Amino acid sequence: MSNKIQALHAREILDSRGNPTLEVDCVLESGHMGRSSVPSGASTGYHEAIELRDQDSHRFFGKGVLKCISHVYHDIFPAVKGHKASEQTSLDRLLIDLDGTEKKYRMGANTILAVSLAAARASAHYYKLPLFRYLGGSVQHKLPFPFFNIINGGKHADNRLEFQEFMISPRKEIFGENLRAGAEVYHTLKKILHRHKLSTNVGDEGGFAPNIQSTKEALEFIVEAIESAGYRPGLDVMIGLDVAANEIENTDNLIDQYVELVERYPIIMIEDGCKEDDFDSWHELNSRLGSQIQLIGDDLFVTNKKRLEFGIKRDLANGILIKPNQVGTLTETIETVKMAQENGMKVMFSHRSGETEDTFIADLCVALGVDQIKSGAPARGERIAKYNQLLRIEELLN
Ligand code: 2PG
Ligand code: MG
Repeated sequence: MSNKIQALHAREILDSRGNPTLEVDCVLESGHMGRSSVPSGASTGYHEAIELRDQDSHRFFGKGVLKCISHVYHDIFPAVKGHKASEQTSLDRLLIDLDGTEKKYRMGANTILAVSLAAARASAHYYKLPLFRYLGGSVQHKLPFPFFNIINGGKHADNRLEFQEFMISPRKEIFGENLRAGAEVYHTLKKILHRHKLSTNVGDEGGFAPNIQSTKEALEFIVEAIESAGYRPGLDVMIGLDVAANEIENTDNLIDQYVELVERYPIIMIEDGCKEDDFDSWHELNSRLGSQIQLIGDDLFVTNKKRLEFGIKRDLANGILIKPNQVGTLTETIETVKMAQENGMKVMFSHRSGETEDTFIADLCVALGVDQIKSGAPARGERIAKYNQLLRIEELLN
């Protein structure tokens, strides 16, 4: 029996914030089925492809995805029926052309991505291959270094911390050991916050959201937690920040602040240190800190090849964050990753703050041999799902 697409089923499910999102099943003539569900961001970049929502206030306060479901059945299925699921590039090209707009306004990047990834997964099942092998072939695979978001601020929490994410990145060779270190530091941090009578409630990505105000206070707590858990800050465990500068009103003097923070703390990565279209500041930041640490563009590049190409020409950053739903198909995601890798940039895969239990990004980042992944804290099912999948892949590789 062939691997041609026989049916698509689409449904509305809930994401980790309790908002509706789209799930698609792709069924092949052989009977094999692949399923994919789409995450959703809160601090989304202006240049991201469009996430289609119903705007009908009677259901889910206008956030439903019934329109997406209708596009899957009425527009996409008639076009892809009988298409081989293994021919991903032409399948994705078909989906892109069917929408016909630069940012996937008509069908929604969420709709298109769910179909694109579900087809890939169905095809992996057809060939009886683990997803990472199906996507990446039989080359020598390596596991990415994880970045665990252990303190949440910005738009992801109800506290007054300006920066959105304070992450730790353990640097052992074995992923399982890095996951363990992440969990140990996370639990130690919880005890420390508790001792300081600070809340240990968590934000959207599973990190703690204590009612503290300053970046330095957060970093001091993290350094203390790393040490108390028995690790050496700057040697065993490093620190990363997602400033999410788009969400910050006053960004004057931010670059000076970063230079000072990098001198004082073992920070190896700053994501979205400047606003998405403030290219002069990005260039300045990259000239001042680019030789010392990773400067990763999230809202700056939005996983978009054209934005990345521009950024490379203008020397805006030395790394890129990859979120498939920022662009809308598997093929475009892979093209952007390859362009970054060919240009010597660091690549970090990423979850969204509203997530599902789908673990596609874990397999994809191993398939593409990327350097790093962030999927939130080492806590909460939808975050852990990705880390646990990486554990399974590591076991398979050994
Ligand atoms: C980010 C992401 C994920 P969101 O800014 O990097 O952490 O957040 O999904 O809200 O855009
Ligand atoms: Mg970000």
